[in-house]
Amino acid sequence: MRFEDLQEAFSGSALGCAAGDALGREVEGWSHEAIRRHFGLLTEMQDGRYTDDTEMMIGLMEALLEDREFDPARAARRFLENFHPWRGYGARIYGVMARLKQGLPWQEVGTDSWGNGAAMRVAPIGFFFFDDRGRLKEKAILSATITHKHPEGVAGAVAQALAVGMVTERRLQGQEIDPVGFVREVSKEVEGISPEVAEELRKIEELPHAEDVLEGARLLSSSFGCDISAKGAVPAAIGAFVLGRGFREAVLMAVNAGGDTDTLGAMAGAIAGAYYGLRAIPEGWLLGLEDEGKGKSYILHLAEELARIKAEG
Ligand code: R7I
Ligand code: MG
Ligand code: MG
Repeated sequence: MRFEDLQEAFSGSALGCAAGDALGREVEGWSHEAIRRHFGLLTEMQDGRYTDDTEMMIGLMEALLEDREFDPARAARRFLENFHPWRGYGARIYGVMARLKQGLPWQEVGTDSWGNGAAMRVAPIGFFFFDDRGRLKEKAILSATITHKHPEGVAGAVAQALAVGMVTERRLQGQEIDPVGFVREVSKEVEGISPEVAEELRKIEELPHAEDVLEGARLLSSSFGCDISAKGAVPAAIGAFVLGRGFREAVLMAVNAGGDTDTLGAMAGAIAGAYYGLRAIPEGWLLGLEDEGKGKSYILHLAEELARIKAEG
């Protein structure tokens, strides 16, 4: 596989996640109606700061670079090392970090959470293992259980990782995505982990065509939970990718749907970024993204290094 092709997909996914996260951060927890009243359509980033979604995704990329087979102990160590409480974590994660700090092993720090936190960060597992479905699933489950042990929390992560992996594969093969087949495949793969999440995913097949971004956002908001649960957020993010024509539309539909907007943006951005590539991310969003420390340039560097490993086989 050509390094340049892998790099375009991996960087697109990682920075797509960061851009969607930063775009949605400002209105996290707002309803679709409230965003509409205040902005009409939210299209511009505020200060370009990302949240826990991207901070934890960075931890997974670093762990993969340390050990290409993915070692959850290393991932847990990176989560703690990168942890900035002010980035806004799920309520249970502060306890997880405290237990890691005490030196408890990764198997003992998580909770039975059904939150979307394992899904929001999982993109690197999806694109790095895109060519091996069995390993992709296995590593996605491992990466999730560090923090989320509820089947819905795990299934959300597997669905999101699969979505990223499948679109990466199609892009690299130069094939278009058949949205219905794609959603069916993702749903089928998680049926055994959580039939509830699988059923929610199948609802994407029934979404009507959206005329424009606002219509897409409204459809997502009325069809899915769009909340901090994996079951409510992952199908909405995959739905945004299916409804949107291009990267910008997918991310804007996700963010303007309301609810857990940073996370919807992060997940839709990670899928759309892998499929449409780094070059499809609007320049203004990339320019606006924070760059100091573990910012845009660092994320780009991590994605490139992962692409290099993959290209070398
Ligand atoms: O899933 P998690 O990492 O949170 C991710 C969200 C994203 O929106 C991020 O952007 C950030 O804002 O947070 O963190 P968890 O704390 O595991 O789960 C999120 C929340 O879901 C919890 O704080 C609970 O409010 C709720 N929750 C539950 N409530 C009752 N019973 C998760 N699992 C349960 C449960 O079993
Ligand atoms: Mg967040
Ligand atoms: Mg969120």
